[in-house]
Amino acid sequence: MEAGIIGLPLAGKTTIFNSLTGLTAATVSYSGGKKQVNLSEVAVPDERVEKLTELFHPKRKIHASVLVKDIPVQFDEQKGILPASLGEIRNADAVTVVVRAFSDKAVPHPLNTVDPARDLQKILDSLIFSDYEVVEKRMERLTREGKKGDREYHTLQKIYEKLSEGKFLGSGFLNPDEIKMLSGFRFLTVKPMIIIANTGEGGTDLSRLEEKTSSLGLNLFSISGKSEMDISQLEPVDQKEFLADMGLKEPAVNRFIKYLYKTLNLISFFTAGEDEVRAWSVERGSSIQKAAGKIHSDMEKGFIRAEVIEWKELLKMGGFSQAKKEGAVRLEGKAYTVQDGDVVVIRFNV
Ligand SMILES: Nc1nc2c(ncn2[C@@H]2O[C@H](COP(=O)(O)OP(=O)(O)OP(=O)(O)O)[C@@H](O)[C@H]2O)c(=O)[nH]1
Ligand SMILES: [Mg+2]
Repeated sequence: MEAGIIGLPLAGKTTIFNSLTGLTAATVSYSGGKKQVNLSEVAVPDERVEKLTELFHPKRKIHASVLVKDIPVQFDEQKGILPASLGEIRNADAVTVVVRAFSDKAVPHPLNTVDPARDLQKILDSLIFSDYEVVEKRMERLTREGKKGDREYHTLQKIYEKLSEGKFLGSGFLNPDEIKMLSGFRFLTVKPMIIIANTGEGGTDLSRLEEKTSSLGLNLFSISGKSEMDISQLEPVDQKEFLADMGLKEPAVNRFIKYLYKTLNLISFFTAGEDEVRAWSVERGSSIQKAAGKIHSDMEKGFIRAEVIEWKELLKMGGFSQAKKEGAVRLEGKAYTVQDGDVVVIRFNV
């Protein structure tokens, strides 16, 4: 699962990317410079991994992760983000938009003034326009081929009308059949979207941005890019101390990553033992058999049954053997829907 980060030039995309990943991808001072796509796995913070680690003292612990991609965009004052530079996010499963809300005379703004609500609208318009172009081209082609009577054409027409009104397609607009039929187009405006206001050192009025995001039903995170990036580059011990001094439990980006994970429709289940405590990702609603395949394809193929216990219950019992004695470990068959927080042992045979 992959999330793309987009935004206007110099909004702080790479700075936010660095704060998520703890990496040090080059940020641009102001002249632009050579642009590249930055890609990294980001561990999803999860206290359940920590708690299970305290119980099992494993050799290693592994968090779930999501792929985050920082995408440079080409921007034109009139045309907005150029559709060609949006190609990279067609493959993403979710879109994060970074809008600039920091003032810094040393960093020029492509539209000269700091106005996060306006910038967000520019980006949304670009996404809508990009989808619009895709639809228009396809409709022209179907027309040329004499396929105006086709179901596809009718569906595209419906989409065309909505986009023409400057509206997002959104997740509920198409039915599952239509989604399947059109999945090849990878429409941008059906992807889940999260907004980050890069607030910098504070002082910018966010009320218009807040109004806009809430009227569009979009979730807004306020993150101070530069200071979060500095925090992410501290050694873990120093990081804890630094946050504690500021009266914080965790960096602000953590809340964002957790939310992103949910947005991607993922849940975590766990395996736990003396070797390893590990969180595994699977799409919400998956069967335990499919989930087992995340651990190893043999486990899915040769699935017999699973021993399942909720993580909290396992902690309360103090381990598997005690939990079994108390009858707290359930046996589940292949159709069982794995739940967020399940700790599992898969029995399989190949
Ligand atoms: N004062 C201040 N400057 C920031 C903050 N976040 C980013 N910047 C600066 O803004 C400039 C652009 O930041 P980047 O993270 O490179 O922005 P970007 O969106 O990746 O830029 P492009 O990839 O060139 O489009 C850099 O000089 C950053 O140091 C912040 O929170 N406060
Ligand atoms: Mg950048």
